[in-house]
Amino acid sequence: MGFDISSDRYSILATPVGMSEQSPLPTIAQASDPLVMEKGTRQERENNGEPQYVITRSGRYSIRWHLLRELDYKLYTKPSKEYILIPVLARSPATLFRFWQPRLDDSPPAWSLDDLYIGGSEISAAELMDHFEGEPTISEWLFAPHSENKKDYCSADTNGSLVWGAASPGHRAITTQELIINEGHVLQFKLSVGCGESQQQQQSCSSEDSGVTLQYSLDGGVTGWQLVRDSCLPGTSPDPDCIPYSYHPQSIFKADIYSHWTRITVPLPEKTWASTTQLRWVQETVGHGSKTIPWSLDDVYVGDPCPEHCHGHGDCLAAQCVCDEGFIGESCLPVPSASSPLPTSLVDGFEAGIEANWLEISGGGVGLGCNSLAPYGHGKHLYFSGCGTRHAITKDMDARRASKIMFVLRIGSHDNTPSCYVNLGDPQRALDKGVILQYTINNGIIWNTINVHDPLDFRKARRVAYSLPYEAKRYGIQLRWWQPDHDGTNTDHWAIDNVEIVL
Ligand SMILES: [Ca+2]
Ligand SMILES: [Ca+2]
Repeated sequence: MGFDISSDRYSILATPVGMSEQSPLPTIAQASDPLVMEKGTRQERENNGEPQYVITRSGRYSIRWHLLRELDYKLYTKPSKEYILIPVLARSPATLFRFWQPRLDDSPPAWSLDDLYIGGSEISAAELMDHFEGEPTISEWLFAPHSENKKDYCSADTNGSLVWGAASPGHRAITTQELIINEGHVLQFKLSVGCGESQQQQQSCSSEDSGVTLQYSLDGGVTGWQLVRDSCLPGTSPDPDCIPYSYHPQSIFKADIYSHWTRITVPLPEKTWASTTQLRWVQETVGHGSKTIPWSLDDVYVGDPCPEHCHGHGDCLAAQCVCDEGFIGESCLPVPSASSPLPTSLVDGFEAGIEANWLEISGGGVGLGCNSLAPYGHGKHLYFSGCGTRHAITKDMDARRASKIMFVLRIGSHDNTPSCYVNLGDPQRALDKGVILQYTINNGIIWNTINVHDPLDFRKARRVAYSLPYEAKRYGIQLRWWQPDHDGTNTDHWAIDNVEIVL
């Protein structure tokens, strides 16, 4: 609703359910506590001490208005959400509220109001922090079916974490109470999916549907639960809010890369900003025969973000970083150490296995699957044919003086040999079967794209070279080669060789 400043005085009035029919006032949303807002001026406030805006409450026939909150116009030059606890005394069956701008002489600031809601039992929490040193409490969590609190799950000193074991299939979930999520808020948590499973079981394609999905709802699930992060990919982008060149998968976490405890930081997207947001982690395990992958959750934090997301090397707690060992400062930068400095280069032809400066290789290994990457590559290469995530990530590097990234890439082959095959039948998905080169300055919380390699251009091995972007020339960056989409072990193979990150 809007307020025209040309007339003298405006108010919004609401009556509670069951209020007297003598009242001419409209009912708003089953409210038990109606509101009125009035108008006024800064000058007047300065002249006579009246607040500029007040929200007041009153008994039904009372003539005295009590101040709830002054809404200073300087704080609302941009629309923003406001939450005001209704005091106990105002929780009567006949309370009026008003929004009020006191009388004006000259040009007052115009104002408007929208999305008014009066009701609820309590104001949602704006922050959530739980280390699960005991069972989840009802003030923070709604349900946690099939979970139990265990200490030292997955060989870590967890002080207790919530564990969904292998023995109880079904709807395995935990749901928060309603939270106030504002712009800039982050969600951070630690997750382990399939701890103790053998590598072979983790790679089993039949476990594809046993990931833990992170979802949200603004209405208690009435209109369903949506992914907190849908995928943003170069070809198909289901999320309309995708930022160009910021590619990432959807918020589903599987055993292939989350089997060890992993800290996950999610800057909460605009679609989750509300005063009634609930978050839910859920694993749906289907009936008999299917394997139930155990998982565990710990150290959940929802609230204001930390500086630079602690560069991905610290826990964010109440907007303050608690840095991992080897990282210091308010944003957890790596300690420049003379004894173990970060590597300044990475050169790998994969002839003698995998070089030490790779952090994580998933869905791939050293082999000859794509025959030869001649004439640019020779012998063995890093070959990807796994059924889950396919990526290769470097360790943190000192790239302050690095200038070039070079490598040889092949995606499938023109003659489509069985071990080096790419299926481009679906043109929309074809680009997502390409390989994206990205860098991160925060241990993978946000990946920045250097380039997308289209399979159409790489069915023959090609050597590519990039200048390192200026923003990536720093102490503590990682690079990732990532194929976002593929159809499983029999297809969409790719390989890299002769990787060089050099001065
Ligand atoms: Ca814990
Ligand atoms: Ca080689």
